[in-house]
Amino acid sequence: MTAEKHLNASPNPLVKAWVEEMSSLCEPASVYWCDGSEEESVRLTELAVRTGALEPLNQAKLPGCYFHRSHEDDVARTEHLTFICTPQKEDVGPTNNWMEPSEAYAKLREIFKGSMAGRTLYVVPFVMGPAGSPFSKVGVQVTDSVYVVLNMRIMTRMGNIAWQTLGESNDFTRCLHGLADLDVNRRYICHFPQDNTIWSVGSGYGGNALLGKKCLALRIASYLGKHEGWLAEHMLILGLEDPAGNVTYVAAAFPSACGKTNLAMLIPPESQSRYRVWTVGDDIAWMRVGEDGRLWAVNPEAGFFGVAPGTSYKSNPNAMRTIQKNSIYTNVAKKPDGTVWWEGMDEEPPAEALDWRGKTWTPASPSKAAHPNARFTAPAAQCPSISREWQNPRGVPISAIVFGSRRSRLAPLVYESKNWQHGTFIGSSMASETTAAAQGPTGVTRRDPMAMLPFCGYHVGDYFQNWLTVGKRLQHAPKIFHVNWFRRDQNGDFLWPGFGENIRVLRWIVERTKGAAGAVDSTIGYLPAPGAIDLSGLNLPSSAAAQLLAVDREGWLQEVAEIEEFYGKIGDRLPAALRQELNDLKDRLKSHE
Ligand code: GTP
Ligand code: SPV
Ligand code: MN
Repeated sequence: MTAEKHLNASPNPLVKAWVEEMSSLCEPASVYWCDGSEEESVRLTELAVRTGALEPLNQAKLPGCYFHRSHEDDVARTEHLTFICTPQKEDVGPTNNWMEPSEAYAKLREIFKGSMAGRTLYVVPFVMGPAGSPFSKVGVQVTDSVYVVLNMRIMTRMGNIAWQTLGESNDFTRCLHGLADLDVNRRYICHFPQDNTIWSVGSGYGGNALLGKKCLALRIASYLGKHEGWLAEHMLILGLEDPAGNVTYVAAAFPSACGKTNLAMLIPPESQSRYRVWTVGDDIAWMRVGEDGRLWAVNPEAGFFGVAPGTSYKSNPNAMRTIQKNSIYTNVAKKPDGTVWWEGMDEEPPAEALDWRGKTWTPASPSKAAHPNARFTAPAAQCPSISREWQNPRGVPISAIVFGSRRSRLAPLVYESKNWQHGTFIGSSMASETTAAAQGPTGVTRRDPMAMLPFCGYHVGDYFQNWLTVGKRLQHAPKIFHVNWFRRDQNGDFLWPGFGENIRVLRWIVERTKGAAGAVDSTIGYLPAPGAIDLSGLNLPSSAAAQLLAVDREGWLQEVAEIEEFYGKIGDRLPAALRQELNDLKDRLKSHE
């Protein structure tokens, strides 16, 4: 097929002009316009296998599943190479890297120039959000990675649907992506919010390269949300069905690799089986104030890009069932029979496998078989717990917002804010231990406001203000909670069993939104009253239960000092109301001596 023929694929002259401009910069041998069809997917998959981007897995056991091994230093997001490019440095705030737009364009243009010689430039039109939803946004990504195309096909609504949604409009995010030479020294992920443009070069990894996800649906969308009065958040969305059949929707923000996918797909243990969790989304929520004064949320994605290690039929059976077909596995270990394995899967480690680097691995090997940030890409529609409402263009009404962090100490299992403003304070000041989802040291506690530290596309102080402003427009604001599944004892073991047992905490949260469950006031917020969380059949030592819900005053005073330091960096764009919440917390802690 000739490039010319395919250049006629988009009816929109603005798209065509932009693609021509990108193409003359990158100088590919050919241009291919994706239509999103099944036939195209088969053809591109075959091509990916021929060129080595994908390896077929055992098609009898894992039909439609493929394996991808990434470059060794391209296995996670690179936050230090991620930039927000606005004319004024002040506008990106203290939590983002900044580059002046013309400087960024010039720098990346040099890298993109001629970088697709001999290769194909794929034009990938996509919609983020359900078809026909007022929430939805169109993006067009050009890329020279067929792996990226096939992932975008799972993660977004990709193909002709995007041209239909876009029509003649100029309202689409221009996403330029290229592998170039995958050199980490020539890797940049740049966002130009004023131009509705993303340029990413030098990485083929998920969050760096699937530009609809973190780059568009969080960084660009959060900027749009600020201007248009809505929220783009790093949140799962679930529906909790009670024994009477009522479904209550909850959105929860946990930092990367801190349990969103697991909570979104939770299956309760036998003793709690009268409750059921329905999955609406596992990573991103777009939320708007409805005409009824409630907060309505959609999942802009169409698939899951989930953490493989730790995923098992025991910890997350719904995820395991979702990924048995039509899925792409990245940086997992490959067994001799053409199936996959990773640390924390149910089965015994294989006697021999190829590790994520492609080297022979045995249980005696000193290194891990799968990369700790190995991932699966799978269609959401295949998830057994997918909600009937997951593609509802209106979204689902949210009754509770939950912030969660990974903290060995201090943060209790669960507590509830006093109101929206106090809840915004709790989200703004949360901290979590770093994980393998981003390059860099793991286990380091850092402030990660609303789990958006790496994803907020503008000044974090303005972002907090947007939360407060949206809250003022809500006649029926969701209640806001904080959870922590990751508290450890003196031996370093988790105090809370987590996973399916988290239903017990979810139940308390949902009951609180109906004014049903008991709570006691404390200096940090409302804690579950004794007996208000159903712990029956858990065999949780009473000391663990007490530790999980204790408020360590000294520890919290130290925490306040750290929040003060973080708030200090935000400067005068920090909303006064949040400074007041911090001072009030400090006063309460001091007066409880
Ligand atoms: P991103 O896709 O990076 O945004 O991550 P996520 O928040 O969806 O994280 P995910 O659910 O994939 O969990 C990451 C890791 O945390 C996995 O290894 C899980 O097994 C582990 N995990 C999830 N829930 C729990 C829990 O309740 N307790 C414990 N101890 N570990 C958990
Ligand atoms: C995360 O890191 O939060 C992810 C994976 O969900 S990625 O898409 O790579 O950002
Ligand atoms: Mn994420």
